[in-house]
Amino acid sequence: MYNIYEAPFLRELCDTTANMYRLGWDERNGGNISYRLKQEEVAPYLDLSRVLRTLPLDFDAGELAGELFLVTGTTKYFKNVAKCPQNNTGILRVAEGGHTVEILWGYEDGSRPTSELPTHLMNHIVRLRADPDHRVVLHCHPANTVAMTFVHELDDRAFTLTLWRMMTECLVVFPEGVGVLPWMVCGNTEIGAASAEKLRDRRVVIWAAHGIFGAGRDMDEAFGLVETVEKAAEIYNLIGTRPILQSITDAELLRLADAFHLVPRAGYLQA
Ligand code: 2HA
Ligand code: ZN
Repeated sequence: MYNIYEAPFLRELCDTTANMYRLGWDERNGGNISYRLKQEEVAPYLDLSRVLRTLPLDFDAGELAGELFLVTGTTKYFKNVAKCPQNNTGILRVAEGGHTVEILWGYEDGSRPTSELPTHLMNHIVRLRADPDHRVVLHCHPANTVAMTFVHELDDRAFTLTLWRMMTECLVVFPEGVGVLPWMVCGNTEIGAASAEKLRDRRVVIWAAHGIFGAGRDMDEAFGLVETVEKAAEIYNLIGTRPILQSITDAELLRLADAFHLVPRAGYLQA
């Protein structure tokens, strides 16, 4: 067996959590990440037949049976992940039947996966239906995006259009738009199901007065989505209540989509 502390997937999670902490997106124990791992990339580092513990799931994750995930731990601080990944993260497998997860590595101080595990797994289910190469779900609390949910209407289309108009890159990075949920209690299957509904045909969902989820084929894609939304929200907040003298028009956004061979979400822009 190779040393798991040198595994590229674990190094990547450590780098990402440290980076997110430094950006101020993950105060205290805020935020969580789940990274779908391929059996062949984990097998050199871990005996996949050795189950350390099993934990119940209160929904049916049967579609993910046999899938492996590297998941940050509940109550754990992103700032501490890199120096002690074995206590702050773990590797789990969704068991046959989809009502339990098997812990294969990590959570060594007796801890457990993130309280947002239902949302993560439900999001993985819908994203995998949309894209078999999907791998990462990432959640955090970036201040500008959260601030925007207090002063902007929480309609998917209106919110998306404002973000698209703040910065040219936005339409290019998320042509399918973002989903927005009103405030809800977090850490349960209800918010998980509501998030998954939004992510069926999008890769970003924003939780009002809480934070954001990004999904992608790799860490860079999920991170890049969050980073781009947060930058656009920052611009929105910098503008504040000052009158906007010029912006990007719908016709210009359509020209942009055309130039990059992208299809903006149907019905959002007026020709
Ligand atoms: O505590 O971010 O949503 C981690 C969270 C909960
Ligand atoms: Zn959160």
